[in-house]
Amino acid sequence: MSIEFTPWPDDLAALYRKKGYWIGQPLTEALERQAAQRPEAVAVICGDRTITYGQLDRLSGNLAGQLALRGLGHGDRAVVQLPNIAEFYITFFALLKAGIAPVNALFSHKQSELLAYASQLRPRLFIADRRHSVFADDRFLGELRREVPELTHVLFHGAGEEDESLEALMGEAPARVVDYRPSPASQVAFFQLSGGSTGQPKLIPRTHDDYDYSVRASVDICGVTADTRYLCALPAAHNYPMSSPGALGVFHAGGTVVMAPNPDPQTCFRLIAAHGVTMVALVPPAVSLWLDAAAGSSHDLSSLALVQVGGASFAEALARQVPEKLGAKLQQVFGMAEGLVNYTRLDDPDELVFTTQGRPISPDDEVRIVDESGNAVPEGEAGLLATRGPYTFRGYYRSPEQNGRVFDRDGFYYSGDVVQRTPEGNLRVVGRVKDVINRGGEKVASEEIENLLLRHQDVTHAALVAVEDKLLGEKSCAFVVSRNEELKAVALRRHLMGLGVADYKLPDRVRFIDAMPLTPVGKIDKKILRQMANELALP
Ligand code: J2J
Repeated sequence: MSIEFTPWPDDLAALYRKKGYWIGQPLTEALERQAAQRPEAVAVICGDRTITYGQLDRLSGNLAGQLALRGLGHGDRAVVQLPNIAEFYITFFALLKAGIAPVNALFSHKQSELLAYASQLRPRLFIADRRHSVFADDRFLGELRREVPELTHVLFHGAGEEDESLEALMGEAPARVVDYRPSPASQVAFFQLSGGSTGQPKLIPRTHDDYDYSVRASVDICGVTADTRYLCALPAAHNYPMSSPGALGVFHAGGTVVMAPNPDPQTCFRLIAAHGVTMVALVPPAVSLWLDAAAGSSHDLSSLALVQVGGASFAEALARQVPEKLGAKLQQVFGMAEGLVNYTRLDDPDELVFTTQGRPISPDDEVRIVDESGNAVPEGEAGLLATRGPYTFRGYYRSPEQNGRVFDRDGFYYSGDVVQRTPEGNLRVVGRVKDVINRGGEKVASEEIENLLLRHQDVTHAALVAVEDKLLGEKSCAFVVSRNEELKAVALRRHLMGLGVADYKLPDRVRFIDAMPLTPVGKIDKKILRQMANELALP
């Protein structure tokens, strides 16, 4: 049984195979190859543990076998939520080996997000960390089981006495030989998370063929080798530290992934010095903190050769400081979990590296820059980004309406970004039309939070907009019309927390107004609200 997804049309699929992009190889092949050739090489460093390729292969094989023994396999889905620890990759490979397609929730996600993923995916398997606040007791688990009766297996990292333990299943091969294998390479391997712009966060089916190509090509572009020591300081589940070239790229090349709990400079500098880290992927606010901290740091950062920055707009003035202050080359990355990833190249002139967000991975990434009617804008001018290609998806999971909005007739995906192309062919991100707040790389879909605010009995209208912020680039400001004059911002915050939404989505500011400003057609005028928010934010 295979998992439904929107396939590429036959002619394009044939082209991608002919050009050698899709090679019919599952994402697990890289791990098995490394384990066979260099079993003693270190794949992951996590705290004081080192996990070799041999161990990563064996532990994930054990877990795959145990899951297969329990009757899980092709066609099954899983919701997984683990922090930045080695078990994240062991679990990921185990599920792929057994042909179970997971979605990896971010560790910052809470009840609201987990339930949204589970209600769309209908998983039979759920894997989580007992130490996450959501699992301090069994209330949410009960709710999940009620909402998703398909759920039959729950495994915990850091399991309590009553739980089935994730580590126990990794530690032991199944009692009898069981047959398991990855899903076919042309089929769904796993689901990525959309940064979203809709009320319900959407899921992105990624096939082995398409994802493996983006990883392999990223390895070449970013010069990853067996000597690479990559610091994973962003949430491991995110598309960027997973695939651009991310941990999967490092495993492909046989290098080492060093896990960091977060991008805090003190923690990361210590890890860089201790393990000779050569490469790191960061978001702009983290780079700002690193630039400030580097000058006074006593840690030896000299091993660091490449700093990738992406996920949100990165100010040119900061970009220029990276080589001098961090002693490393800068690479800008403009990507999306839906597919298209752009990199500045390692041999691009400095000027391009400092002022653009790079160019697509593949010669067969088609990028159109168009106006609101879908017509190409004059070369060099800003317009909407529309793209299709060998690793850009063709449809969100079970979301025909949203798919109708974001794809055109030719299958081009409209990312909601406003970009321009330089004469050299590099892209510059100059704006955005989607209703998303980019909080230093963490995406908040306005509609999702507005819907949750509207569930408060006193709220009659709610609108979430971005307000400029020095460190994060953007923060969120909620405008609220209330039928109760006494309603306070703290009460709304408590309301949202009660609904179990991730902390980064809580509005940074709340403003009560008497009525929403409206556009001539009667929609909430977010342009005016943005102005109001920024004026109010001035000191
Ligand atoms: C401006 N905006 C950017 C950049 C992403 C690599 C790197 C990042 C992501 C990612 C990713 C930007 N400058 N350099 O998946 O593989 C904004 C755009 C884009 C959205 C996608 C990867 N880099 N963005 O950030 O799915 O608005 O992926 O459409 O989280 O982030 O967000 P996401």
